[in-house]
Amino acid sequence: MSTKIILDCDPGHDDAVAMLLAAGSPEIELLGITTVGGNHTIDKVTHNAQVVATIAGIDATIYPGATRPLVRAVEVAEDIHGDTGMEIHNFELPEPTKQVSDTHAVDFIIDTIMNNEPGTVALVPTGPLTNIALAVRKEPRIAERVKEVVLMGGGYHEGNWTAVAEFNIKIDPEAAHIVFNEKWPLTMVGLDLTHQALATPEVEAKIAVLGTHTADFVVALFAAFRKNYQDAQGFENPPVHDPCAVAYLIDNSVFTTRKAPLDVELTGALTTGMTVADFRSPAPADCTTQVAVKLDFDKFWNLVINAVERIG
Ligand SMILES: [Ca+2]
Repeated sequence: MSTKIILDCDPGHDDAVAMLLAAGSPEIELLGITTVGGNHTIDKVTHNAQVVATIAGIDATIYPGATRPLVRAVEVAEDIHGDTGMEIHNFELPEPTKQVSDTHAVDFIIDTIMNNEPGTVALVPTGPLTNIALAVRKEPRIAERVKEVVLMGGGYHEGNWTAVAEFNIKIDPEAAHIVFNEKWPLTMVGLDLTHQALATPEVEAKIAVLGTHTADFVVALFAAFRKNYQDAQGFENPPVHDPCAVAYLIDNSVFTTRKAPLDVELTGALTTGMTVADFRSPAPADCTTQVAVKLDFDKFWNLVINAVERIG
C-alpha cells in the first residue's frame, strides 16, 4: 500500500530531486505538488516545478501558493540556487508543457486532507512553511486529519542561513512557529540529517550510468549545486536536503529519529529562526514531534537512484 503525500516545495535543485523521488517511487502516491516562495520568487519556483514535471513526465498537478512569508519580506537563496532558482549548466531545460492549476495551494491542501480518509495524507514541506501555516489556520481540522507532517527545515545543532538558523525556517519563522506548535505528528528533517545526504562523485556516477534524460538532468543539477555549495558554504559535495523527507515516507528505516519537543525562536538578537529541540529526557507523553538524527547513506541514495531509473 502506498502513502499519499502532498509535496509542498520551492524548486530548488534539491526540491527537484524530491519531486523525482516521489514521482518515481511506487510506495508514494503523489496527490499534488504545491509551490511556495522560498529559494526564489513564487513565479520562478513554480516555473521550475513545471520544468521538472515536464522533464520527468510527472502527472501530479501543480498548485501555486504563497507569494511571500507571513510577516517578513521576501528573501531568496540566489547564492545556492542561482538567479533562476534552479541554475543549471550543460543541460537544456525545456519550456514547460505542464500547466498549473487555478486552485491555490492552500485550498488544495485543505480540500485534499478533508476529502480523504483521516490519517491517510502526509504533508511533505520542503520550503518555507507559509502554505502549511495558512492551511492550518484556515482549516484547523486538518491538524487532526493529516497522517503526519515530514518537513525539511531547521536543525538542532546546525544553521546555514545564519549560524543557528536554516533557510526554510529563517525566512518565515512565524509560519514555522505555527506549524511546530500544532498537535500533529511532525518529523523535522533538519540540517543535522541532510548534511549527511551528500551527492558524492560516487553517487553522481551511479546516476550518470543510467544514461537516461532524467539521469542527465540529475547529474547536471548535482554539478551546479556542488559548485554553488563549494563557493557559498565551503562544502566539497552538496547536501541534497529535500529528498530526505520524501525518503522517510518510502522507508522509515532510512533514518533514525529522536522524540523531542520543538519550537522556533522569533525574537532572538542572534538566533531568530533557530529551531530549538528539547532533548531533556524523557520527552513528555504528549510530545508529537521528533527530529531526524542519523541517515543510512546507502539506503537513501539507492531509493533516489531507483526512482530516477524508474522514471527513465
Ligand atoms: Ca526546498
